[in-house]
Amino acid sequence: MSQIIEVKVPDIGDFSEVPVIELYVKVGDSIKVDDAIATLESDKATMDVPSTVDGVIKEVLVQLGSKVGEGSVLIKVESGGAAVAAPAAAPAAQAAAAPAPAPAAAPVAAAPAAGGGVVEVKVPDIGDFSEVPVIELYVKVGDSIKVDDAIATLESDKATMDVPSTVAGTVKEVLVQLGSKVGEGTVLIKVETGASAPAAAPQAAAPAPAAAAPVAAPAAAPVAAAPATLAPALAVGAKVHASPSVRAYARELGVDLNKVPATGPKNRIVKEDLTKYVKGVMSGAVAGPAPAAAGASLGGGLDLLPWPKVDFAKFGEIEVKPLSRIKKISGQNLSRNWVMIPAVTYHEDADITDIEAFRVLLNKENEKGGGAKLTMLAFLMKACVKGLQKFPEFNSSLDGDNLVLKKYFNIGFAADTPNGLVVPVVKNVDKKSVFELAQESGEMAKLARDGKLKPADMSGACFTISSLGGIGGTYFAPIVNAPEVAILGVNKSAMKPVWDGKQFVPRLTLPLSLTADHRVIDGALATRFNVYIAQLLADFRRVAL
Ligand code: CAO
Repeated sequence: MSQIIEVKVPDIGDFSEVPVIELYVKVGDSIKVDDAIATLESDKATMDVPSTVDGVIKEVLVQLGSKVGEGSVLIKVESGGAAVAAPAAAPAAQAAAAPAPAPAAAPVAAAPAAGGGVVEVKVPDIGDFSEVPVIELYVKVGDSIKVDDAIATLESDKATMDVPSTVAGTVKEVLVQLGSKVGEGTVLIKVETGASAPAAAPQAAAPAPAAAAPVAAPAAAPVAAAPATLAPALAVGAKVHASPSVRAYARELGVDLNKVPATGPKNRIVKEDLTKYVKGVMSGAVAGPAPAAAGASLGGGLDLLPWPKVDFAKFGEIEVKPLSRIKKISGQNLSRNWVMIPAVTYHEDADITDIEAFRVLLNKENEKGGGAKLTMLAFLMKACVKGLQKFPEFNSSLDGDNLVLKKYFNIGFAADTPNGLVVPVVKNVDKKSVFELAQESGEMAKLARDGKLKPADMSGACFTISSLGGIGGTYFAPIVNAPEVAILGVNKSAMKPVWDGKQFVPRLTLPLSLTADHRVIDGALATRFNVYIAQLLADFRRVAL
C-alpha cells in the first residue's frame, strides 16, 4: 500500500534560515534513499540533504533561495509500502511525521568547537606533488590566526600555492620551517582554538559523503585563499552539482567549479574531476583562469586567444632554455599586476645638480674614512619616504573597498640579478640615515645578486623604487608591485640646458617615471607627488623640514 511521506530537513546543528542553493528534484522524479534532494548553504558549510525514502516525488515545497531549518518539509514522496526506507533511528510508523533523522549520508555540518582545543592544520591534497618545499612561512608561535590566513607558500616546479588556515586561534606550534619538504597531510601548525573559534573538522569528525573529505579541509571551511595560479573561489550559489566535500575542496583550492568538467551521475562533479582539473592547470595542460576573471566571457573576464604555438625550429636553429625560478614567479606577478591595475605613468625631471655634487663630495671625504659609499638610491629612498608622509595615499594598499594606510615606511628596490628581477625591502627607512640606507641597500643588492635573500628580506614593502640610472635610459613605465599602489622609476641623469629666467644653464637632470594605481591615486595627486620628490632632490635640505 502506498503512502505519502514528507521528507524534512534533519538536525543541521545550530543553523536556521539556511538558503537552498541547489535543488536536484522535481515533481514526478523517482527518488531513492540517499539521493540528494537539495544543497543548503549556511555561512559555515554547505550540506546535501538526502532522501530518506524511495518513491515518486509528488510535491516539492521549496525552491532555490528558500530559507529552511530543521524540520522544514522539502518534498512529499509517494512510496510503495514495501519501498519505504526506515532510517535506522526512526520507527517506520513515525517516518511520515517525525523529522527525518540523519541517515548514513547525513549532511556534513560545521562542528563548532565546544570548548576549544589544539587543532592540527595540515597540507591539503595538492595533487600529485610530494616533497614540495616551503618557500614562505607567515606564522610563528604565539600569532593569532584566522580562518583563511595564509600559513605558508609551497612551491612545486609547476606552481606556487598558499596553504590557508582552516581554523582560528593561537598558533601553539610551527612544525615546518623554510625549506621543509611537505606533502598532503603534513602538519604545518598546531592551533589552539578558542571556544568560539570555528573548529577544523578533522577527517574523522566530519562524516563525509560519497567522496572522502580532503585532509584538514573541513566541510565547514569557508572560501579559502586562492593559490596564486588558480581562479577565485566558487561563487556562492553557482549552479554546479557537487557534494559538500567536493565544494569544500574546491574552495580550499580556489577552484571555480563552473570550470570543472563533471563525470559523475547526473552531471555531478566528483572529487576525481576536481583533482584532474587542478593537475591540468598545474601542468599547463589546462589553461588556468585569468586572475581577474570574475565569470564567463561577457567582458568581466579576459577572453584571450590561446598563446600562439609556433614551431620556431621550422624557421631556423633554436635553443630552448627553461625560465629561472625567479623569472617564473616574477612573471606571474608582473602579468597579474599589469592586467589588474589601471596604472598610469607620470614623468618629471628633477634637478640633482647640487645633491649629486654633495654626494660626490661626501664620498670623497668618506673614502679617507673608509665608510660606506653614498648612492643616489639612498637619497631617493629618503625623498620617497618624505613623499609618502606628505601624501599618505601613496603608502597604502587596496583591500576590497577599503584602503589600508600604513604608518610604517619600508621601501623596496628592484635589483637586477643574473637569475632575474628581485625586490629587496629596506625596513623603517624613515628611521635610518642616508648613509645607513646606502650601506643596507648595498648589502641587500649583493645578497640579491648572490641569490641569498630570505623571503623576509623581500616582504613588507610600502613603495618600490626601480633605478635603471646605472645603466641608462631616459624614461620608462614601471609596473606597480601589488599590493603597493605606486612605484618610482629612475633613469640615468644627464646634463641638460635649463632656462633660469635669463639664460640656459647646464643642470644635471634626473628623469623620474612614477606609475600609480588610478583606483587610489588620481593624476593630480600623482603629479603633486612627483613635483614634491623633484623639489626634495633639487634641495635636499627640504627633507629635514
Ligand atoms: N644617473 C646616473 N648615474 C647613476 C644613476 C643615475 N640615476 N644611478 C646610479 N648611477 C651610477 C652610480 O653612481 C654608479 O656610478 P659609480 O660607480 O661611478 O659611482 C653606477 O651608476 C652604478 O650604479 P648601480 O646601479 O650599480 O648602483 P645603484 O646603487 O645606483 O643601484 C641597484 C643599485 C640594485 C638598484 C642596481 O644595481 C640595479 O639592480 N638596478 C636595476 C634595477 C632594475 O632592473 N629595474 C628594472 C625593473 S623593471 O623591469
